[in-house]
Amino acid sequence: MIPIITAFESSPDRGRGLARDMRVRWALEEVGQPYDVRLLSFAAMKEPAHLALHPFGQIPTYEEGDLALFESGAIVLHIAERHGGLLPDDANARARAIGWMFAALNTVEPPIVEYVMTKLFECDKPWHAERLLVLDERARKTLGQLSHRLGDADWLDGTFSAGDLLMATVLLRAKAAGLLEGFPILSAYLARGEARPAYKRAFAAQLEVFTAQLSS
Ligand code: GTB
Repeated sequence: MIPIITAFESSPDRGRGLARDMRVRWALEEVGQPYDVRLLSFAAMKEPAHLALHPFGQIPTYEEGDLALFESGAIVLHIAERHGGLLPDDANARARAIGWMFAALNTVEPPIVEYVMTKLFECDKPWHAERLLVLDERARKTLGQLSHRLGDADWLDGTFSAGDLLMATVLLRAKAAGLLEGFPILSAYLARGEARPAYKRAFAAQLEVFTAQLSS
């Protein structure tokens, strides 16, 4: 059964792979699972048909037979559990890789997203500059800790896992916001992720949505 995911019909990132369908596409490409994509406008995301799949009216979602999932982390975990290649066989290593998935989404992503949202959408506020400085420091502190842990390793815990996949997509957003400057270890780590053939296929697929829209 070919799973169907949802993605932006018109992504505000203009094909830079920053929206959260990218991590799902990448996971599917890593495990060699073909997939279909249903593109949605912002309006369609808030309609009952999509709200039945996603209570918060967002992308991505994942449908496979009678299974419907939302939350990119849950979707990537599902893909990783159903296919080989994204989680180690050894039980302890597998638990640690899942721990890194949570670290990417619960510890590293929130300060980055908060920084980006404030930078983009709160520039009219009198406290903007001061607040941005606080959020910049907070995000960089977490990135520094991550960099320290990674050290000279290629991946977070041995071989590439779903933990690295999610962490790299989080770092993509940090890089786009200028937050990776001064973190050569993390920049090199992200570049290793981006060099993976599965990443390149996923990136090309989401970029194609943007270029097709430009030429229509
Ligand atoms: N926790 C959820 C998950 O991980 O799946 C969050 C899902 C989410 O934030 N979805 C966003 C969405 O549907 C798209 S990815 N937004 C529409 C809405 O809420 O109405 C977030 C995103 C959007 C745009 C950029 N960008 O332009 O750079 C980057 C990331």
